[in-house]
Amino acid sequence: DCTTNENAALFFVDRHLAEGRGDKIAFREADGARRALSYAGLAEQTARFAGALARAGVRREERVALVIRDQIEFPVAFWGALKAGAIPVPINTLLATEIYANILEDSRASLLVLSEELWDTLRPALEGNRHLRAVVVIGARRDGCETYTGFMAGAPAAAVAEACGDELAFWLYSSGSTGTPKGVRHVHSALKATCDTFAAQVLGISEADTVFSAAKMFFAYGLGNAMSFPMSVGAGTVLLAGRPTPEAVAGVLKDHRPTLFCGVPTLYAAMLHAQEAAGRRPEHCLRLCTSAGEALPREIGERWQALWGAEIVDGVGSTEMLHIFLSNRPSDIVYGTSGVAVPGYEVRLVGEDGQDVADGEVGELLVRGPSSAEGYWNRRDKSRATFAGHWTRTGDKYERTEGGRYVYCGRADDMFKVSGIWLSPFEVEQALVAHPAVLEAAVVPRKTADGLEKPAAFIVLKPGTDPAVVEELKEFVKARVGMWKYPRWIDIVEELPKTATGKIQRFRLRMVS
Ligand code: 3SK
Repeated sequence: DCTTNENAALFFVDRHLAEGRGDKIAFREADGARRALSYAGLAEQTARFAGALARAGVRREERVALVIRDQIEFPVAFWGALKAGAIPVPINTLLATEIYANILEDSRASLLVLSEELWDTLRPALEGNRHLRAVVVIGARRDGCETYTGFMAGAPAAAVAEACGDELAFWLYSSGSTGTPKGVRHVHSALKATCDTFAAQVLGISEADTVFSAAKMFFAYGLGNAMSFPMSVGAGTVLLAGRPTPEAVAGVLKDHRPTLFCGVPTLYAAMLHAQEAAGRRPEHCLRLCTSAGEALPREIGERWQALWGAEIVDGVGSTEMLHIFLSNRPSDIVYGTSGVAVPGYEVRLVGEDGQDVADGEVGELLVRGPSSAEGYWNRRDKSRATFAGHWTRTGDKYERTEGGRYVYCGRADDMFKVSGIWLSPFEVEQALVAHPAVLEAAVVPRKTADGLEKPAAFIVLKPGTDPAVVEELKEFVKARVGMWKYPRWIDIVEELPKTATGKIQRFRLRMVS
């Protein structure tokens, strides 16, 4: 029962006016129009966005789809929709037309806001859609759409809709590493829960910080890093709408001087390589970096820290838990592990019989904590399988060391047996990327002529490397992780198949292996 209005927009947006932070810059764009938006500007624009939704006939609990790049309109539309009591649904900006059509159909969004750069991909997805009543384009007018400027013009500022912390606030579509995207439904209180736990107690975020997240805001990891975390303390965020290439990211770190940087392992590996090749020490003001999306290989963490002089806090989260619940801590980092439970969360490792496994044994990771989602939209079976009472199943296999740290072993469905023993593809991949010639690696099972499964590796070499190096890789892996685990085949590829959030899609490699 809530006696006060627990709409999250009050805490994250309007509170800053009462606390005298109205003039402080909340968001600054590093590319595109290079605009800046203060907390006062955000409060005003979100109230008008809520008014514009009401004027367009969008009612409470109706979904508002957002296919918006990392630009100022993203937070305005997200918090504006929350203020209206509508449900914002941020959607990945890198999807194919057919998937947009599926998500728009599945969510039954009644309004869509999109960045103009996405128009060509989205337009065919709108044909035949029976739910959308308006499409708002941020940029130049397109047929059948309203412009964002027109949508906002003259809209009355709306009051913040009454909501309980337990009430549904927003959805995120999760595709995981396989399968069709599922709508993950989150409540108002979940946003603050991730700030009170990971952001406050692990990152120690404060008003003095400026955050830059290479992970985009449509992704739960980016939504926290670049939006709710800094906004929970009145800090600032730098937004990059374009691709976070190593050059673009290094440019933002140099020019905008963020103190917290949030990346993914592939990007750290590519940035390290670029920086080492250039032979220069990077320019930055970072006090801390974070990594998620995939486990960070030990070598990458160690080399990054040596070159950049800033630690990477590697953690594990999920769209279902909204953000990171298992993590290393600043000044207490063991690279190659995912650390320990974030304060406020509990984790367990269970075997196939559902019983807890002993230290040193591999089990599935279960988590319990305040930011767990309500469930999936319209997927009763999947909801029941994932949200088991207070515990949420992650589908990740882990081992706990005697020292109590968690070590990633792979996705439950990526593990396979070699000579009767479970093999973690991740362990072999870590060994491969420890070789100076290897940029990235993925390991999957492949059948021998006798029908037995053995590890096969797909690797991306660092630019300019002689392919003959593969000859030494098998021995290199044997020496590092054990005789039976080495890849019997090594295929050199240009790139590895990945989800938009940087997770390797091993199932795709299994299909071609
Ligand atoms: O993949 C992760 O580790 C992650 C972290 C934070 C939020 C969401 C996700 C999927």
